[in-house]
Amino acid sequence: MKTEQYIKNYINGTLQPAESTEFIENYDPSTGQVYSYIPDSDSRDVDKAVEAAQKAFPAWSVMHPQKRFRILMRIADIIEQHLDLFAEAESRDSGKPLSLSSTVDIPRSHDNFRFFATSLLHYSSESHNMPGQAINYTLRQPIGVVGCISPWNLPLYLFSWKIAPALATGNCIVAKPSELTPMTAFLLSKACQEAGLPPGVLNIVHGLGSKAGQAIVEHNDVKAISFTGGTNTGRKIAAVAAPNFKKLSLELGGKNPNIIFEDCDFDEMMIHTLRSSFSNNGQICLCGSRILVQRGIYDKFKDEFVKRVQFMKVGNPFNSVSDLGAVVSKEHKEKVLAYIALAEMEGGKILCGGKPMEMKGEFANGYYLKPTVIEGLPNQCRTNQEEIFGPVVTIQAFDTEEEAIALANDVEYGLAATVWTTDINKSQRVAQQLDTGIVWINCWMVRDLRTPFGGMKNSGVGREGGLEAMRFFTEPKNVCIKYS
Ligand code: TXE
Repeated sequence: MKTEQYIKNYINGTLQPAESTEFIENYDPSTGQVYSYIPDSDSRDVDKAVEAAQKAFPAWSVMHPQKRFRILMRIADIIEQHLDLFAEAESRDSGKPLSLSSTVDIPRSHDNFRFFATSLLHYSSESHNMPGQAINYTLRQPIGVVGCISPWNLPLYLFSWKIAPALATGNCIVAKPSELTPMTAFLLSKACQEAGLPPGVLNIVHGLGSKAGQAIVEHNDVKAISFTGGTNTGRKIAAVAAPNFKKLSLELGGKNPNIIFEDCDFDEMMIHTLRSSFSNNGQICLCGSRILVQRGIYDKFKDEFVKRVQFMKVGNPFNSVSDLGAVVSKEHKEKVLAYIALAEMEGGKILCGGKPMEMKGEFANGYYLKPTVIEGLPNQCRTNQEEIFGPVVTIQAFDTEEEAIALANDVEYGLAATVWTTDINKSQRVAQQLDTGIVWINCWMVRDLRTPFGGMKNSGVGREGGLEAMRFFTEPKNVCIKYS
């Protein structure tokens, strides 16, 4: 198995160019150079993919669970066997450090397949007896052809997080990865061929969101859409999908509070706050980009945090000493720099970073940013209200528990929150009042795949993970049998 310079779509079990025969340039963020090309697919390719999925659905949807289980486990094994290839491809495409793609992104991708392969063996439903009259049982049947659309920040990790449960529940898929990070999805196509996934069960169409993505969402025979990406894009997808009553799962942006009380375990908090602020260059919807610190330890926190941030190494993602690599694209680098300029205009003080990281040689044109910490901004300014999705955090002081909760909830997003306190009662009081789908207490990014994953408000609709995902990709049917 190997990467290729000219990526192909995976439709009806074969690798093929787009109907347009056109290609889109794919950049390596670490050098700013074009390194591969992706098919510029459009509705013609999506139509072919939907047709293939419809043809494959009858057999796949009734395949014996053990057989489906074995195929999904084989896909996981192949990804694991080629971990280095997948990890290198992921870092080449996204700019994230190889240390991250090889220990987080790719292991989690094969874990996603294994988790849902085993889920399908235990997936059951309920019955409701009406003694002497009737018995009801709930059938949970696959929906049919579903659309899975994923973003560029955790490419294969989030792509497989949708594809695995959709396949496990017997659906057939038309999937599109981000045009910015297509390579590991292309390698997944090859893994599926090698694993013996029947043709048409999974179809991967590469291309632009506004063209190939839009065509998937608009297609009448695609009955559900599972999407992860920006809130604005989620709005567009919902507007197209809702009139056709498509089932929707929308995992969108976040502007997550990281609440640090005076009574926290300071050293433990500091280690994880550096991660939750800058892991993957802050390009994770779960990152804690608004740091709220109780006033009694504000100065101690600020001094220690800024000191450690300034030690973070930004550099070539393939160099093992790099803590941070390049951000995903030139446009995204400029978007983040524009937000830093806005923060200064709004009266913020840049405590460290705030500029591109100047690189030399082959990396001179890469998309590198210094991790940035900003203080002195009110919560209601744009910098603290809008998702920047880069290596940028703000810090604000609060006095009381009530004020911390009010500040934390004072955004249009509601995805995740982190709370640092050694007072268990306080942690429960606060957790229950936070308007977020996830609350981590004295930890960050601890993930049990059985748990419901997702947010509220502008962070999305529905939940992924565990039974939530299995139920999203099935239709519950109540069958009632009369008996006397
Ligand atoms: O996401 P997009 P992008 C946030 C973050 C980021 C912003 C945009 O703020 O800066 O979203 O990121 C496809 N119909 N998050 O540009 O545009 C697109 O091709 C159908 C948070 O990556 O939402 C890609 O495959 N599909 C998020 C996918 O949607 C469309 C993670 C995501 O693209 C489409 C990533 C359309 N009209 C970004 N337009 C999180 N919550 O983790 C685009 N696409």
